[in-house]
Amino acid sequence: MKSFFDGTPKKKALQRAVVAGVRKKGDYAAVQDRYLDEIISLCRTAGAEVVGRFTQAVDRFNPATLIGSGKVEELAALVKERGANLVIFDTSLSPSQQMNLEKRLKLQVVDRPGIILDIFALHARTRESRVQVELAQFEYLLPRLARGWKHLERQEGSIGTRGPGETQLETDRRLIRLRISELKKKLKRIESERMIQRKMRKGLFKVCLVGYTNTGKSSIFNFLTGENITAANYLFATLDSTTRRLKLSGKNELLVSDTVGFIRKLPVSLVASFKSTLYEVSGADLLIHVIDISESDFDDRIATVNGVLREIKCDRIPVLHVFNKIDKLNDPDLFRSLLGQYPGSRFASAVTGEGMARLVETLEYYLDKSRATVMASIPPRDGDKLSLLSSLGQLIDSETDNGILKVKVKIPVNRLGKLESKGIDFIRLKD
Ligand SMILES: Nc1nc2c(ncn2[C@@H]2O[C@H](COP(=O)(O)OP(=O)(O)OP(=O)(O)O)[C@@H](O)[C@H]2O)c(=O)[nH]1
Ligand SMILES: [Mg+2]
Repeated sequence: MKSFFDGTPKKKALQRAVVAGVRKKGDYAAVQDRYLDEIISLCRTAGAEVVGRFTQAVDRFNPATLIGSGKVEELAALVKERGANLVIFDTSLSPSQQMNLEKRLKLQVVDRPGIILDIFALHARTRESRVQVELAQFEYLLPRLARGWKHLERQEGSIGTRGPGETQLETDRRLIRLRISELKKKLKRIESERMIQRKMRKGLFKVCLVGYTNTGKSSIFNFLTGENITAANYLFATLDSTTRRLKLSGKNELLVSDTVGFIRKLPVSLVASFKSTLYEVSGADLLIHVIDISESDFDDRIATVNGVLREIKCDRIPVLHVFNKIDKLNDPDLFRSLLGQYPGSRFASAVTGEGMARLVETLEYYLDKSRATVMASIPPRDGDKLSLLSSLGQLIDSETDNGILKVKVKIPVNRLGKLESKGIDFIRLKD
């Protein structure tokens, strides 16, 4: 079973790609250009050289080949002229569109989810992310294993093939289904390990960095925590979530997590299989939405991130917007207008450190707002109640009064109900 995918990127072949984008007539050409620029970054990250751009505006998408029949000929001519051996579409193709295009163009065609999956396969390092990527790859491949798919000789290690070896896959879809269900079980086990870790961290305020890919989430994480996780100028540098304690003033501390970035048209199956990584997001008390202010279309990217947050049902968690990379673009008018649009947002640079102290202060404010100070009374020798109390909140002070232990605790507001249900007497003090 292991033979389907060994998780290691194979020898990289030199690929010369033409990128292709299709829009409906009436949609902005400028928007399409930005999307194509993004797909070019994705190609470079995946190791392909981009040798041509191709666009079409259509009245309606051709169900067989997406672009019109005459345009397929034009695309074929461009491919020939540029000596390309790969075409990458900036959109999802149905399995049959992909197959028809490959037959007509006589070369490999990859769609947007395909290339994203490919990059994920290249960057997956830990057991968890490998299992997640493998699962997503199989789910992507399964509908593409129809009869007649074996129309191209594929070069091993090239884009779109970093994954299960095709000849084996074609032989038995049933085996793939089996593998999918095994992978799902594996993920369940990994998830339960995470649950245990999470239980141990109960009571601490959790902050999670989210945002479009390449906005500087890992850089901010490193700045805050003194860590040194990979921050790099390519898309999807981070696939695994990392959580660290962040010590603030006094005895205050919180947990901060870095996680995978989002992108437009993120394949749904990928979002689904990354559930356990994204669980870090759903367990957060506050999301820091990091935005790259130097990108001209950051508002569109904010909308994409909000869409993914909705999809993973995390859109009710409070959000702090942090506009990063202000060293690249210092525009006070823009800052003012953004503050109006996103009240309470912050401006920072993870490179120069500007705005970072203010960001930490803001986190402290959110932490404080989320907790109540209570005085709990623990009867003599009631160790269970005392340990419950310390697992739910942060002990500040204690004294004994006529044999009763009085403990001052800072506790998340949403955990006060737990104290009541466990029969712990307490009074809420002024915060
Ligand atoms: N000029 C400038 N560059 C920055 C800043 N923050 C991050 N970068 C750069 O932006 C690139 C991406 O940074 P990362 O921290 O890897 O971004 P990320 O959001 O974690 O990216 P993914 O994990 O790939 O989604 C790197 O080359 C960083 O050095 C900043 O404030 N200013
Ligand atoms: Mg990162």
